[in-house]
Order: sequence, then C-alpha cells, then structure tokens
Amino acid sequence: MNKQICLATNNKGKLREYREILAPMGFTIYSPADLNIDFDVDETGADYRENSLLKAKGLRKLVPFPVIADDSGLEILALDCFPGLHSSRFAESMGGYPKAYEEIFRRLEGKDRSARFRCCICYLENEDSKPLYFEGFCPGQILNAPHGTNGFGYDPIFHSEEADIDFGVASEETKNAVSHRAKALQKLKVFFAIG
Ligand code: ITT
Repeated sequence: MNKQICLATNNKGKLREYREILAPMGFTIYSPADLNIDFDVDETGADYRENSLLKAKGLRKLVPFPVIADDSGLEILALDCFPGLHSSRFAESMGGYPKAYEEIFRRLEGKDRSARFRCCICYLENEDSKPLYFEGFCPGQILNAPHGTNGFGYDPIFHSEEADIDFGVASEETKNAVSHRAKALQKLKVFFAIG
C-alpha cells in the first residue's frame, strides 16, 4: 500500500490531527501547500459526504497520491444542528470565531446545550476508484463561555462528554482519543490494515 497520502484541506488544525494519528502507522501526510498546490474547492454539496467527495476528487486529479478529504462541523441539537455543514462559513460570516461563539451563546440562551462534532472522511485511491467513506461523531455540550485556546475552530466552546474535558484545554492526545475525526480515522485505519 502507498503510504504517502495527500490531505485535501487548507485547515492546519485538521492537518496536525491527521499527522498525529497516522504517522505512527508509517503514513506520510502531505498538505496541498506542501506540494505547492493552490487548492480550493467550492463546497456545494448537500451534505458532509458530498462535500468530502468534492474535495477528494478536486485534489486527486492534481496529485500523484491517494487522497483523504475531511468534511466536518459542529451540530447544536437545540438549533436544528446549526452551524453544521456551514460551521466554517458561519465563523467567517461573523468575522471570526470569537464573534461566532458569542452569537452561539446568544442563540442558546435558555436552551439545552447538547451538541456534537461530526466528521465524514472520503478516501480516494485513484481518480476512477470507488470513494470510501468513514464517519465519526463526538458528543458533548456547549460551554457558557470560551475556555482555553487548544485545538481549533469551535474547540474552545466545547465540552467532550467522553473525555470529560473542555477541548480548549485538552491535549492533542486527549482530543484524539475521542474526537469525531479520530473515530472516522479509526475506521479508515481498519481499512488500511486489511486493504
Ligand atoms: P477544509 O475544507 O480546507 O478542510 P475547513 O475548515 O473549511 O477546511 P470544513 O469545511 O470541513 O473544513 O469545515 C469544518 C469546520 O467545522 C471547521 O472549520 C470548524 O469550524 C468546525 N470543526 C470541525 N472539526 C472541528 C474540530 O475538531 N474542532 C473544532 N472545530 C471543528
């Protein structure tokens, strides 16, 4: 099996987590930037799966390696899974994460704070290969105020139920033991072990 893989992301936080999890298995993970590729895909899919495929296909034609793409988001149950598929775009539209946190706190006043992170990985070996999908969830609660600066994105306002820790103060190792991404990746690792 080719142990060189390109990750279809411009998100440094995701890249760090994939490397941390896959490097011990002997995989080298390249980002588009590592290969001097200007990578940008319009995320026009109707769900995580479609977006992950758009990213995987968009990159696979540009690189000589199999590709992993990750589409993920934060789903707040009392807000009908908002911001969900638009998690990144919502933060951008608010002018950054701190403002997005404030807006979420405002919308959640008096409501149940249950939430989950969700991740869909698409693995595409070759341009004409069948795409393989692996999904993972990470249940928790939205905090009352940001706590810590570890991780990325919405980590500073998320409390993980399984790890019983706020992701903003969790080590990478702790987050990677329970995260949505780690769980999806765990399934991909099983495929690599038998594939
Ligand atoms: P790429 O498309 O380049 O991979 P992106 O950040 O735009 O980067 P997504 O479209 O998948 O990626 O959006 C995922 C967003 O969901 C991400 O930017 C965060 O806002 C949020 N998110 C996903 N996983 C997260 C995590 O582990 N911790 C915190 N926030 C996360």
